Amino acid sequence: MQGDMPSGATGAAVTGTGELTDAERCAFRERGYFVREAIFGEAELSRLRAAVEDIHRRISAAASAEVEVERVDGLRFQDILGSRVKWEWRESMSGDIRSMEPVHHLSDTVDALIDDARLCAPVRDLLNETGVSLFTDKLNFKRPGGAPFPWHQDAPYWAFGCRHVDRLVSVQIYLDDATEENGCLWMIPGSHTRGHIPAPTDRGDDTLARLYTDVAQLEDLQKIAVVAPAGSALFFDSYLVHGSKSNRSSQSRRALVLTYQPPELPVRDTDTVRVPRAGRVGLAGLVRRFRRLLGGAG
Ligand SMILES: O=C(O)CCC(=O)C(=O)O
Repeated sequence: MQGDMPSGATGAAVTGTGELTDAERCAFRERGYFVREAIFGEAELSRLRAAVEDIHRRISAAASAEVEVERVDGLRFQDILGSRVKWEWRESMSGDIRSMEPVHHLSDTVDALIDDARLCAPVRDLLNETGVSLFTDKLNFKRPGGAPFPWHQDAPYWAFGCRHVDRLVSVQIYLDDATEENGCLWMIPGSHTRGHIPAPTDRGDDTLARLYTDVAQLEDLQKIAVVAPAGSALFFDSYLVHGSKSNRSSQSRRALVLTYQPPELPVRDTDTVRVPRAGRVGLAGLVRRFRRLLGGAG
């Protein structure tokens, strides 16, 4: 990871379960993020963990030499079961999956989470909209020994195919306690107000280095470790500079990241809008509608 990270700071934790509080609105505007601590209880966490491990198992089982491997710099990517899979870049762990995007089509539990009011209601308020839609979702795994993730902003990753990157809000749901030891996220509060920050110049011709951030340009800002218990949700701006260190613990650090946008916009790199579950008409509903049209019983 580039730049020094002081230790011991816990970030701007704000607890709550409903719509946005004034403190959260202010933290998001000024710092670019806030945390709602432990909003998911043990029973919900167990369900979510089982769901993500099932996704991981199915994707791992489908990964084979026949699926084309794309290499960018030292990183390996594969498209498996409709998900872009990024493999761990630390050489000794190259058989481990680091991230999968998207995954909601592979799990009802994850799909339902997207409509959870504890996540949507604050985002709707942040965007000043009457509703929200899904832009993308990602499952991050950092197994013991997993490598650091360089400082970056998410907006430049999305800018190629999206004209409203300033209208995207991400929510990271912590499936495990996030600690400094297991490689929690680090944030640079206030960096989101500086627009796109140029890439470091010391990484040669690496393609992906263009998407990283030269934190030397932010020396006036503090670096904060966002330590939080499992079940917490971190809401953050698409321009907020963040990164992580390696996982030095003996446990995995898993997280789901949901990125929302204003309502009725298509999911990243598709023409399809994800309709909230409550608005979906299932097969039974279609049959009922058809029978009503024919004048039969509803
Ligand atoms: O979980 C991490 O270590 C960092 C992941 C991250 O920042 C990202 O996926 O954009």
